[in-house]
Amino acid sequence: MIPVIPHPTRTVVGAVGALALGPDSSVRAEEPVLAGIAQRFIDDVVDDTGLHLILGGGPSTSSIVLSLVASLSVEFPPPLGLSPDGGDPVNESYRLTVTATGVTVEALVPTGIVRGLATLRQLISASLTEDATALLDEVLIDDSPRFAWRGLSLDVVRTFFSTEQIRRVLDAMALFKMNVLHLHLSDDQGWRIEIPRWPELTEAGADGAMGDRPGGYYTRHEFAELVTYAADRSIVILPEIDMPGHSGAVLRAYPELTSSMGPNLLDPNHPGVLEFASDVIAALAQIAPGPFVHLGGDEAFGMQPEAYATFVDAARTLAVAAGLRPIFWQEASRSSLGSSDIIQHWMALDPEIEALLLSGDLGDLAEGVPEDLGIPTAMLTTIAEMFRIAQTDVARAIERGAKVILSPASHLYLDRPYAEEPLDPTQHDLHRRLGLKVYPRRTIAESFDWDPVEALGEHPEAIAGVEAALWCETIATIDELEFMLLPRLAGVAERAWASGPGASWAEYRLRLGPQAPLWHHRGWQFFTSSLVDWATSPTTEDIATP
Ligand code: TNX
Repeated sequence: MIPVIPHPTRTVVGAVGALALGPDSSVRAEEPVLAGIAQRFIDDVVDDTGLHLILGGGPSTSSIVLSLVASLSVEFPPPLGLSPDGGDPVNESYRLTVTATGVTVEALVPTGIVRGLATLRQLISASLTEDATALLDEVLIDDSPRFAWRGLSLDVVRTFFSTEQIRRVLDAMALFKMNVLHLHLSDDQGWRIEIPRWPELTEAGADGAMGDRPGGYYTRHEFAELVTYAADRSIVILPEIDMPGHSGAVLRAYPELTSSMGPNLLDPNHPGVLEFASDVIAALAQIAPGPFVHLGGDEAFGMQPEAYATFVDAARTLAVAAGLRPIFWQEASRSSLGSSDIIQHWMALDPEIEALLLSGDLGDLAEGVPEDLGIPTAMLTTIAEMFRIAQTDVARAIERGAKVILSPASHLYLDRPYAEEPLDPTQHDLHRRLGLKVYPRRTIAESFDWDPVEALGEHPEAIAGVEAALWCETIATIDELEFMLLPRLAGVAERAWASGPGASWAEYRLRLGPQAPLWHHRGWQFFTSSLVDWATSPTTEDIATP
């Protein structure tokens, strides 16, 4: 067992404690293009452990050498699914070698080096000794991802998170080799991105959030900075504007777009709505780093199916005309979906809840909905109807040759309350409060019990990628966000990256415990699940949580 998440494809372990890395150890980039990556690695190791490595060093004196190679000795099949940057999947494979004389990280392209260094960071943290040196075991690792798209969708509307806070999320994603941060930038409660020609969106529209939480938005400059920060970690940012439902903030900013359909729906037949959508899509084309944009399409409650399909078809046409590949939530499979389309599957609930919703007996479910969520009982009937109709969405999409991003709420929604108790008694309040109570509590072991390929049955070729989602109705601060993100995010990354038969919980939990010292050292809040033996590093006691 090597204490790395996601588990590398092949590992051969040798002598224990073969290589010591201390403050005089250096990191050398063989190619100039790797210099930035080497420096970020050094900065990361300081933040992870407190160990200061040195940049540079001669060919014979450097402890860690990064180099691009023309070929790797182990060739892996290309990953499943779509590449987030739109091209053929980037080859993220790497070879990491630790011997008594040093560490080498080799890859075909810089992204492979970035992934290999994420592995090395975990090895260093797990082997830290009392005097802040790392005592690494000999190991040969050959690794490559199972899926090309390994995402996290984050709701920055119900709670607005600053770019500094988003960078913390990107840091956690990078550690687990995730590569797509999907930002949910608009919803009923707020609008979070500057759009030229529609200034009220970020005046009136950005004001609110859930309840009395403060609003906010990203300027295009701030968004571009986030894109760069993410790209430095080989992560792509995917912007989402949610239409035609969840459009309350748009209508607050531009009441003239309101129609008889309702207070949060955009009517495609309303003069002005498609012009609005067109401008928004043009703005997204400018800020999105890749060809993909997400145009929402979920939960258009109260909209006639024809109007809904008209809107989605129009949005798709506008996006394609702008040179983009649109992604929609799964409901969009009820439009003129074609083989170049991508939908995101989310409507998979726990079997007992689905059975309840489909049976029509909503009394029990209504009991579980907290009043502060403001879901009236009448709404549950609508939700049940949505789930009934949703049963055929994915099959229809696959039949038409479309691709599917897997985000089943049953296992990949991170806003689900934790079932088991926290070991840290100061977390009882967070444990009780956080997560949507409409979802039954689940242990992190239950959440981990999932396989992407099994999820799509006979059609693994239809999988575009794997994406967790964190919705923030119950989450008001960055601490609360991190508490819901960790440790489940690591489990999603494991399923999305690791090949082979799939780790068992019993084995995986042994790799999870050793992650804690790094998380502590970074000041990341995490749920101290009582199902895991969390390691304490020799230095943990001295480190104050910021
Ligand atoms: C459903 S998932 C929603 C979100 C909520 C989420 C809560 C999806 C496409 N729509 O608006 O925040 O459930 O888990």
